[in-house]
Amino acid sequence: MKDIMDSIKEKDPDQKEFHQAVMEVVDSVKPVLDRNPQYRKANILARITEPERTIIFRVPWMDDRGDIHVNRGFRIEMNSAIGPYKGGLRFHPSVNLSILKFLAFEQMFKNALTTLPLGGGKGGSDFDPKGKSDNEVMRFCQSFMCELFRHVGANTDVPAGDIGVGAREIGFLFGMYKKLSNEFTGVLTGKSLNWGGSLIRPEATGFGCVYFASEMLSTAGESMEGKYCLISGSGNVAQYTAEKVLDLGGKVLTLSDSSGYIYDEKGIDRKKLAFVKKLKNVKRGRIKEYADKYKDAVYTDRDQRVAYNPLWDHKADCAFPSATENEINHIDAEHLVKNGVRLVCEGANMPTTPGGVTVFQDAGIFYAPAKASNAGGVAVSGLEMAQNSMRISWPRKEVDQRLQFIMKSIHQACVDVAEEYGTPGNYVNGANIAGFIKVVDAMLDQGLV
Ligand code: NDP
Ligand code: 2IT
Repeated sequence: MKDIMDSIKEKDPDQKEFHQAVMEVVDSVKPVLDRNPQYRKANILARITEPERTIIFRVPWMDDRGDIHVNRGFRIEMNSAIGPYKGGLRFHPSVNLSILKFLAFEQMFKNALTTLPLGGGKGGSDFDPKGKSDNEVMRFCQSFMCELFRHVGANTDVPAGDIGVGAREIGFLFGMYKKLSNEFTGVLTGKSLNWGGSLIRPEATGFGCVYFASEMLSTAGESMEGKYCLISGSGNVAQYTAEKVLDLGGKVLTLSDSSGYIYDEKGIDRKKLAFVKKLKNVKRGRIKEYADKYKDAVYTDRDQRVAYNPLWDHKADCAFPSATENEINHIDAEHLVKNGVRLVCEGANMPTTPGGVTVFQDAGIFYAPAKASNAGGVAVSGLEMAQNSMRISWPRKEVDQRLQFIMKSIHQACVDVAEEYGTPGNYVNGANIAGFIKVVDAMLDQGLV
């Protein structure tokens, strides 16, 4: 185990986020390797931590003034043992190989947990869509797809959205793919409804996350009814997490963006949430404007010099981090526990640092790792692929029921596997081991490729 971590760190010393994601899985699966000598013999850890293919490319584009820019494009094709590579595209200035490799690595196990035939991948660019016009975003997406199209396909690699990539970007990417390939196929998910998208895909990650939280609470005979919730982010995942919390009778106190957060002691109700959706999805404004409109809310700027995020320092029952990686460190985790939070359910990918995870586990609260709790998004992407293959579209209720069933199955798998390996209630071990076994067994079946 130590050898594999040493070798990964030696090969790519700067890829800290990737090391972090691998370390957590390696820790969880040690007893699995002890029980199954065939995995060590097959050197499975070395194989599973090396992407099958890494594509890096130049993305030149022209802004509205006629100036030319160059960004870097990436696609990590991590693992195709159980299906075509599948995972989102992230457009954000922080994007680099370490971040995309951690995301692709997590995605491989998450996709295995969904019960659907999906391999793992992730991609994106260090392009920042913030402040760009629709035309600039379109030209960027077209240039990005001019290279990516030769690597993806409905049966090969099926990208989707992630941070900075939503319905608008998926539309521009799809248009260029269709033109270059002369094919109308389900090569991307998160498409708009009138040209191949699935009902419930926009809602799926947030809804799925709250379904997962409800499953955890139900093991203690409780529900979301009356629960006070802290949510970070105000993008796709945060918005639909808030919506489902409201559906199930909970109260939403916070939302944020990278500039700061709002705390609304009266609660963010449906009307206020509709304002946030318009503010973020149409106007592309800042969350600060919420406090300009609703005077009960307090806005606090994010001060990067402070070692903790005050958003997590409020009295509440549940926390749904839904912005980005490592947004809850051990100090934030201590604040949450001190404030009475009994459930943390991750909407974002790897939002809790290893120190934060230890705090939650020592406190014995419900803690759901992202690869289990946010799998609803990619699960409905899998359902979108199924509908595209059949050239039909299922009604909203049917997709939502399938999503609920999948989240319930993932929850049950985590509970059962954690128990089988002697760590009952440890959803981290449950998710890592269940995902790992499914992927590596498929790899062994398919020989040394
Ligand atoms: P969006 O782009 O819709 O929203 C992202 C939100 O997070 C925005 O409010 C953004 O603020 C904030 N944010 C982004 N980066 C940072 C940062 N470095 N610090 C503070 N805030 C930040 O993305 P999504 O909602 O789709 O994604 C949110 C998280 O959920 C990500 O971790 C993503 O990987 C994960 N996820 C997404 C899925 C999906 O289906 N979309 C599925 C599963 C997981 P600002 O506007 O200021 O940048
Ligand atoms: O992290 C994720 O699971 C996503 N961004 C969604 C991926 C997908 O293919 O729908």
